[in-house]
Amino acid sequence: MGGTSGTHDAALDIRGVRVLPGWLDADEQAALVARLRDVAREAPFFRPETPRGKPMSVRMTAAGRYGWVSDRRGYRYEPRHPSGVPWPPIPDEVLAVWRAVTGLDRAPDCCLVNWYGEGARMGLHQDRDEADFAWPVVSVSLGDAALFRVGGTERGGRTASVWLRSGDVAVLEGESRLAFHGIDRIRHGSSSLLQQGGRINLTLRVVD
Ligand code: MD6
Ligand code: FE
Repeated sequence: MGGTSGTHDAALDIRGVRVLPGWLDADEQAALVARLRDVAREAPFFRPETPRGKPMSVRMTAAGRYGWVSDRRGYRYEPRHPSGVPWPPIPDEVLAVWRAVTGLDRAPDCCLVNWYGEGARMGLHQDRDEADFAWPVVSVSLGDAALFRVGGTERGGRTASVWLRSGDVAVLEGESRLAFHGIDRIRHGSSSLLQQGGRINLTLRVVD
């Protein structure tokens, strides 16, 4: 997985975020999508609301001990899908990416699955609902390319942007662990990986 073939493009440093372009080859990407279909069968995609009651443009589901949810009660991790079923286990292929890029023995507790259809975006935010920010957050991009913006740890500072393409992996670690980041737009139709089109982003986190 992302290493068995030997060669990789050089890693990029985008304001402390480690971006690994083309980490997954086409076959690895297709295998991941197949496993994510299994996840979505057990834990269907849903559209979360912000705490203020505004529907988010991204559809979500999750795998692992915890899933991240948002509704009028706030943002939080929950051990169950809104339907009441436990989240399915994180697929082995996803865990292998985490191990390869972090070198950690500790597995992530949550694999959040975000699906961006046409027009979906993700406002600038920090990932800070976890107990210990010493653990990195790993993200895997599948499908259409996305313009990823990264700033510093204060809202309103200077930002830098990079296109994340299918198979790219990004790691928020060290100084960038609490960086503001978001997705400004998706280049719709730029990839044929997903039958329904759009983009899937996985984010892997240690929660507690
Ligand atoms: C996305 N990513 O790529 C949104 N969070 O669709 C995130 O919010 C994110 O890429 C934490 C770490 C890496 C990320
Ligand atoms: Fe995030």
